[in-house]
Amino acid sequence: MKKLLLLVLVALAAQCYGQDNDAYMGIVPAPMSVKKAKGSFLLNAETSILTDAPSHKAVIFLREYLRKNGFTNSIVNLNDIDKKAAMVKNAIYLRTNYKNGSREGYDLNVTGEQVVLSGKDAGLFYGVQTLIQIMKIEKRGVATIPCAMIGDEPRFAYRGMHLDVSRHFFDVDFVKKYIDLMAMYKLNTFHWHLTDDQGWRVEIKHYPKLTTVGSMRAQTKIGGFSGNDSSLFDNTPYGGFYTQEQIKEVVDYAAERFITIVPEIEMPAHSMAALAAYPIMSADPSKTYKVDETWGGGPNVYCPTDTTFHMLFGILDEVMDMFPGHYIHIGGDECPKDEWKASAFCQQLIKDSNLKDESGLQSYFIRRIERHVNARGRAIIGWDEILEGGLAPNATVMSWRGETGGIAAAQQNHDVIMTPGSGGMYFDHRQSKSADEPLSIGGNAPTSKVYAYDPVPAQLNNEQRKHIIGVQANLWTEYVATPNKAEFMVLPRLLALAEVAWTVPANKDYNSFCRGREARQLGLLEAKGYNFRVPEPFGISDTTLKGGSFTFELGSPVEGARVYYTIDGFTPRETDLWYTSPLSIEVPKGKEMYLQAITITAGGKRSNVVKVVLDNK
Ligand code: TNX
Repeated sequence: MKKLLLLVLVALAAQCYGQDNDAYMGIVPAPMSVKKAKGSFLLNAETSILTDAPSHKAVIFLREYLRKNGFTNSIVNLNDIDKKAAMVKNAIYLRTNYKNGSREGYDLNVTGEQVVLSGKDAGLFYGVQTLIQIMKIEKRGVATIPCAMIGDEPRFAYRGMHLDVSRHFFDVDFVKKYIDLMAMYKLNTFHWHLTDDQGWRVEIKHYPKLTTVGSMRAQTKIGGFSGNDSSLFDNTPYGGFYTQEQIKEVVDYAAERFITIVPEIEMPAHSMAALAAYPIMSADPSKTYKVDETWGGGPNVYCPTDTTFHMLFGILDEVMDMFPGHYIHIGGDECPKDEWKASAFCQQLIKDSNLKDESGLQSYFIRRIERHVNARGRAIIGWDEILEGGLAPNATVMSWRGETGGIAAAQQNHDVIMTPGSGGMYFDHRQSKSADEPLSIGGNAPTSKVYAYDPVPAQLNNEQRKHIIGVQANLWTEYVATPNKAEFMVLPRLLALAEVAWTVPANKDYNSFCRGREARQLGLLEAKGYNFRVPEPFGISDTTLKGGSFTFELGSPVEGARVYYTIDGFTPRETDLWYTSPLSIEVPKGKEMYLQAITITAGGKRSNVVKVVLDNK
């Protein structure tokens, strides 16, 4: 009897969170509109799957997903059968006759008898992602899909996630896993930061030394910027790069998931790896340069000679051949001007070209690069420093030092992608103030902060607002050396980013996000083999509460996880009390007690411990 009661309690506790109680059915990012209905559709071996577009990438994606989960249903081409035969019960329809104008929108209607998904292009793919998110695989070859009517389209056209592979290298398998994650949550642009001071990571056939020399550094600095001994290095050579063939493989893999890759080739600064390979591009070619072994922007930059431009054009030509997307990111950030100030060539160029100063020279540099990229029908993106000295005519600006650069660019009628560190878009920042967070660059960007970010600044008028084409989060990897840590830094924050990028503000709600959608997705992500930072239990925080009688209603932030607690002063672990129902704690007059709690997931991942001091002294 006791056991039964316990089971009921556990079931109740589990039910409080997750898919059932969320108005958006646990779907991340929350769709435009969801009408839930009773019942569910049963997908089994008898179900017909019909489509008017059998070779559509979305149809292929769903087919592969179903195959992996033990379904052998064939997919029937609607064009091959007559209309009447096409109207069957127990059927899933994947149609491209989407009435709405949006390329990325979709409608998904699930009844007990039919599932009808319609969307064009990426829209059908996003509909498939939603379908997969709500589908519950009961066993191999059998799934249920809860009845609902969903209508959806994104808020922003550019929904980006960045990965720095220069400071630490991530192999093709990991990059694909990262892209999978983006696709699941309807992000559509992968900003691949391929070059920096600490390593050049893409093969360029004309300039082989970029990788034979530029992809290797002799050693790496240990630890963080501050409070650390800057003379400590790991004494271990480090390197890695992608061949052009591998790049093409990743480009195709992303395209199958409606993700465009924006490659970044940094200039004029963050270029020490390239200068180590080809000093001829520097202000003083008689010097030797090394691939940087420490962090922070290095001092050496490209010198804007004709030779440098000739080489950069050649590099960019190969890059544009590899990456078919519209945008090429040319960096442009953090350019130290000392070398240009000391260079007779640069000073002469400033005079001859009637430039104001070194900022003018930076602008000259970017404009010249832009002309080359534009001539091939492509467009450049640059970090907001490209505003200094005047924007190149067609450049899109990535606003990272707050929103100021983005606002200025939009006011000059330039497109903008918002990615401010101050808005929580720097996923190299720590995820809480706890001393138990791993080494990071600093800053505090908890999921709640990411979630609250709105990329459209209030001071822009309606015309200018149209230039905010989207939003992106960045994972710089100075302190992220392993795939496990990259996933830890990105999750769960990427889920919040997805709602910032996709969901209209009226549908955003942090409480329902973290108790419902995030909790559900983290449970699913664990099953898929992703690492993530496990959120602390709900209903408790590191604080002191005064009084004698307390009640705590805790909650698990991950579906399938358990919350364990102690009141004996010891650190909670799986040997301690398992939270299943509200706790009443009485603290005797004149005493102090501690309630400590931890989340432990089904797979054994642990949150930080939260401790509340109950003070009745
Ligand atoms: C600034 S964001 C940089 C990067 C660093 C990052 C660390 C930007 C355009 N430049 O080179 O990795 O800060 O947060």
